[in-house]
Amino acid sequence: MKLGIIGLPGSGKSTVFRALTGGIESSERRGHQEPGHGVVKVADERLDFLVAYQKPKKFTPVYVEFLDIAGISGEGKPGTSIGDQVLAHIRPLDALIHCVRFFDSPSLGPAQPLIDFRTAEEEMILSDLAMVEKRLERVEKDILRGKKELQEEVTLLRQARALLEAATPLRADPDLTNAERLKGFAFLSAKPELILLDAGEEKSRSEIREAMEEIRKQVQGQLNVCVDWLYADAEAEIARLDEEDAREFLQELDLDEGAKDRIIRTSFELLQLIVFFTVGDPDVRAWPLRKGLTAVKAAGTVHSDMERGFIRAEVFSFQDLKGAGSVAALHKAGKVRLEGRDYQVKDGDIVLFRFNV
Ligand SMILES: Nc1nc2c(ncn2[C@@H]2O[C@H](COP(=O)(O)OP(=O)(O)OP(=O)(O)O)[C@@H](O)[C@H]2O)c(=O)[nH]1
Ligand SMILES: [Mg+2]
Repeated sequence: MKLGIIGLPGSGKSTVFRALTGGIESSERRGHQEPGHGVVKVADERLDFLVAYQKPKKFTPVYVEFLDIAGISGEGKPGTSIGDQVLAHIRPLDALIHCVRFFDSPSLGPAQPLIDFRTAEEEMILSDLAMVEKRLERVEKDILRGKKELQEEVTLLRQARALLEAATPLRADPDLTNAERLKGFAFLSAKPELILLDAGEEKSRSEIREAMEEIRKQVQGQLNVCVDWLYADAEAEIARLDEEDAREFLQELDLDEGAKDRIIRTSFELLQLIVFFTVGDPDVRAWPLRKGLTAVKAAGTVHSDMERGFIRAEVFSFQDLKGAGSVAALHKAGKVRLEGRDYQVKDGDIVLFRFNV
């Protein structure tokens, strides 16, 4: 899973990046063109339990990749302020973390989260619009030259253009952007987005709630968007501390847990991901999977041979294992199921694939 932190210059992106990746210094901060890059293990008590139970030689959690991407300027000419280089970094992302400044800054002035949020959204919409128009121009010419098969694409592109011209991000119409002909465009405004307020510690919880509510109103009706917040400056510090000091610091801020785990959980929900486990020898492993996918697709994420040669899956739930205490007890209680290729894998399933190649 690849998440990119975007937002206006000085909005706190690199600070959020450090809060999420445990204090890694982003290379982007040191003046490189390449985005900062950090890989984070997803904490999961279920995996910890399985490792304690199975005592495998090796275990593998789910990893999340964070990128700290250069700012969307908001000051360039319309449609041109997101440079090609930045675009190239954003396109392959699974989701955006849109960082919005909610701290007062000596250089940028008082916080104005709603205005900043809109500015960056507009930039992304304009960037998509520029791409749609460029493509339309080409395809319309080709149609005049007799390439009638492009008509469907033109229709879809015109629908996209109408939305974008009305300043609506394309994520408002997932059927459109998931259409076979448009999928390849990787539109910015179609990407799932976690809007993240970077709040200064001087901001009270009620001020933060109010600002979040205002932004929520802006994205009402859009799928694949959610709004969250963090004290990024403080959390970037916390991410460098050992567990005990971190807990103390969090208590001082009146927080139950660090932002990192919550934001990862939220991102999973945003991307509609679940986690299933394989408990083999020598490896115990957690795997992310799109909600609703079937056993045969889950097999494919483990190994393409397993998908091709899929016979069946032996499945039990983590909760049942925890309750019963052992796999043997589960077998006795008849709680190990044999499932076929079309079984929809559930969050917390432990799966053994039977396959034949
Ligand atoms: N008071 C306060 N300052 C913050 C907070 N988060 C970030 N800052 C400060 O804001 C400034 C910009 O933060 P960065 O994280 O570098 O912002 P950025 O979006 O990466 O900036 P660019 O990469 O230059 O676009 C720095 O001086 C940070 O220390 C915060 O929560 N509170
Ligand atoms: Mg930065």
